[in-house]
Amino acid sequence: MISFFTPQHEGHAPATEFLRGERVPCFESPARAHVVHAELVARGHELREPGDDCTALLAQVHSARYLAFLRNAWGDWLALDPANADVQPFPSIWPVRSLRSDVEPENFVARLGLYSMDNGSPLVAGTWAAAKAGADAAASAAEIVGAGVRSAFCATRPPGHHAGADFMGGYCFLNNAAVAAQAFRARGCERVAILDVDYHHGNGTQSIFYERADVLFVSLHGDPRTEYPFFLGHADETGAGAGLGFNLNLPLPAGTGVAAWFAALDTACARITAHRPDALVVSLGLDTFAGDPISHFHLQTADFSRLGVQLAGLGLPTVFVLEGGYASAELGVNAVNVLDGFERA
Ligand code: SP5
Ligand code: ZN
Repeated sequence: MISFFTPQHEGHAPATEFLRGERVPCFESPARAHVVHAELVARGHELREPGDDCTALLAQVHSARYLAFLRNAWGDWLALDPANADVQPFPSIWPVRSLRSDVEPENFVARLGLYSMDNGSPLVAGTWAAAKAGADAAASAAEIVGAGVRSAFCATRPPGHHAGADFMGGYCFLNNAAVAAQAFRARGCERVAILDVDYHHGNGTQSIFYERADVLFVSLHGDPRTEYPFFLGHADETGAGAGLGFNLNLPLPAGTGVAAWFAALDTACARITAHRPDALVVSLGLDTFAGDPISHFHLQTADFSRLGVQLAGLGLPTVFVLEGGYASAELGVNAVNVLDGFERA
């Protein structure tokens, strides 16, 4: 499968994140892209560099002030103190209910809180360039698939599905799946479907399309009653306004087995088929793997081939976008199993 990859991801290499009050090495690391890249090469997939102009699409997916903040964030942080070059900024205050988010504060850490859903998405010098290159890949993938190539894969990081119109979170900064969906719309697809199979609910993607009927969002994920991102992803979220009926969440309890997961996938696929989309975007998280260090489903390596076969059965032009998956040793094999299953089917 034609796969988009760029070494720009290496610039996004934060050292630590918070886990239960402690600082631990980041789960979302450059090693993830390295193993996926190595497996793509080993199995003979064609690698391409993304183009470099997703700017117009980004403006349709994210707010102007959030994009401006993210683009300038590292420079603003250094302007406070050159010694900040070796310090990871983290938010410490958020505009929750009853606080105002319409007025952007001047204070950097306050702005970081305004544009963050958690303190788990560390920002470093190369974050903007890496995230932008990932969004470029999403646009490039949709471009070639829209032009008639059956499928394409974005082997990029950081991931994107937790990033909303005006916030980062969950290791995500720019919503690559949303960019791909918007790119399909821009080149004339009337209806698009996004299927999110990451362990975590794609709250950002859902919220971006929640009031739209043209982009169906369907997600299988750990039940937010116990799993990140906790505050979105329930079954009663079915869309709003013109988008009512165009959002389907299939939350599954932590510990759900393989048979129940594939049964939910059947339900997801049936809803996608009923939408009659012109194109499909798959938010491909591999953190449903049994060996994932932060997730609690039980898929085995062979199950990812089965996932690819089942997705091919939808018969749709398809863009795959890499999301989560933190068992680095197996991540490459699991991801490429999906792609090979899809192509073999
Ligand atoms: C893209 C993606 O997969 N983002 C996930 C972000 C999750 N961040 C919060 C991690 C919370 C880890 N909980 C640890 C439970 C270990 N048993
Ligand atoms: Zn995830």
